[in-house]
Amino acid sequence: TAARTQWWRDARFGMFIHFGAYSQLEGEYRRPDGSLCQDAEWIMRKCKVPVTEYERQAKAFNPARFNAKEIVGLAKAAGQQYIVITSKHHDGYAMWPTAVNRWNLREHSAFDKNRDLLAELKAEADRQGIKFGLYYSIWDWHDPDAAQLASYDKYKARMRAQLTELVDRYDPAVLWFDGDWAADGPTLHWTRRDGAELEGYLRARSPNLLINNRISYRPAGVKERRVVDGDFGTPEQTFPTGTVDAQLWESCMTIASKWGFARWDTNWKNHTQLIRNLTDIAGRGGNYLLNVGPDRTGVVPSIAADRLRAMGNWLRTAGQG
Ligand code: FUL
Repeated sequence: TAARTQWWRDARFGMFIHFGAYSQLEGEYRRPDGSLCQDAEWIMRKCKVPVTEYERQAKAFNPARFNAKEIVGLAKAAGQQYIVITSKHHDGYAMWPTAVNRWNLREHSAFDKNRDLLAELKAEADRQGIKFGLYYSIWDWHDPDAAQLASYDKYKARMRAQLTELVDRYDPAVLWFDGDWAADGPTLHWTRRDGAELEGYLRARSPNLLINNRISYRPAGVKERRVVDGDFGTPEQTFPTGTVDAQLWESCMTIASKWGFARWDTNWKNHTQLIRNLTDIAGRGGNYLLNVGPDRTGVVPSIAADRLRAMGNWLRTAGQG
């Protein structure tokens, strides 16, 4: 285990990328009655966007300006050593050409059918020498079988097929699961045993894989995502204080308020706060996974990019001191 996690423990700082069909709405949904509802990656659920309408919006999704070279270059400039991008968020939309369903960027979008964003990012990460990871939500609002206990096994089989595609095609160094809060999500039937089985399957297929704790079931009322299962804990928008934990952990945080792009979300953390988070977290032995949400065209907001570069500049200057 120590050798397997070495690169990750040394890395300290990574880039999280939330990008998906929700990005097309850029955080705003105009209801039939004319009123405006605002959210981001949760917009489908929070704003009760009808599935047909959400699907219609996704048809127009065309992240033509997504530039893997620039994004990986930005991570490098920031001093980040790895990238974790959403392959499928809670809306169930796959960001790669999955054979499992048609609810994906290849078959349900206006995007170039010859492009594969995940392949581009993976190739560029390899080229520029940083690690590549994938986020995958167990919770799925789109697959009807995911909501029914009676048909949940069918959904689980599809999920396994998708994860097999991801591991075989993109060889991720990290699989970052999410959507484990079964007790709070009445439509989720995931169990701890399901998590353990899936983990065993994935590790057999890719022995060096790092897997976060959210692959498992999180009991009711447990808010903090400290390690229970998997390789590392995932406190969200916070970090553990007090005694330093012997277990590995990674704090994920937004750079504004939301994870996915929202044009109204201008609550950017300033560069002092960001550096303080990084030093607080790294000083306590954790990793800092700082998120950016590209807009519907695939471009990282320039303010976020500027803040990241400023962090990198500070790190390089501090390193010379
Ligand atoms: C949460 C999700 O519900 C958010 O949308 C985001 O992906 C965050 C990292 O995890 O639990």
